[in-house]
Amino acid sequence: MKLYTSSFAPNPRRVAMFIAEKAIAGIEPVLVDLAAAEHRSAPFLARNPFGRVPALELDDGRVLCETRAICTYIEGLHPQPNLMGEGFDERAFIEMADRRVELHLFAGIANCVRHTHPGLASLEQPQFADFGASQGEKMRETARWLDQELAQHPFVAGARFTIADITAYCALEFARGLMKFKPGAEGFSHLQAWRERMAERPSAARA
Ligand SMILES: N[C@@H](CCC(=O)N[C@@H](CS)C(=O)NCC(=O)O)C(=O)O
Repeated sequence: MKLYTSSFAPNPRRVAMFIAEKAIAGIEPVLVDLAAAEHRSAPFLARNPFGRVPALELDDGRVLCETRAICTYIEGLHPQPNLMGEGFDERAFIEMADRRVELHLFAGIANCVRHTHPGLASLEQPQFADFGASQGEKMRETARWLDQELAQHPFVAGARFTIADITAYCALEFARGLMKFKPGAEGFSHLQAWRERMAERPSAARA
């Protein structure tokens, strides 16, 4: 299998962290240079017409896109350690947490950065600075919610490490770099403490 991926991009990082947690070897990384617009080249668009990374090319030639779908596939191939839930009950609650984080925290950060940061202007045209700023505020509302969740349980979805921690961690790392967002400095002490614990995991190291 080949994983089309990019340096510094948060969605590929989610897949990389997921793979590292499972200690899987043998998936060949293929770097796609977003700054050079390689993801908009004809060969890449033939693999993913949406022009986004990550994309997982299977051995039979099919291409699986969308970070969560790629993780579902990898979890099926390598069930342990389980990151997406054992059985329908746990799977549903982990998915709820993961999608809340993805749709409200991760997307808010991505929209804020894409619409306000000059470095992202080549990817996001037109940029709407007011929209980006408002997304940054809404993302902070989600950070407040998550801070309160983490006051009650040690991981995003509850008692154990799951895909929801990976999604939240990669989102916050992107915000730390490009929005200078530091949860502790904004009063989210539980979120900051969780972030420090996540950063100690070997899977959190950049490849
Ligand atoms: N919904 C997609 C989003 C993928 C995505 O937006 N990837 C970014 C990198 S983190 C990208 O490829 N950006 C290129 C662009 O915006 O042109 C997923 O879950 O994988």
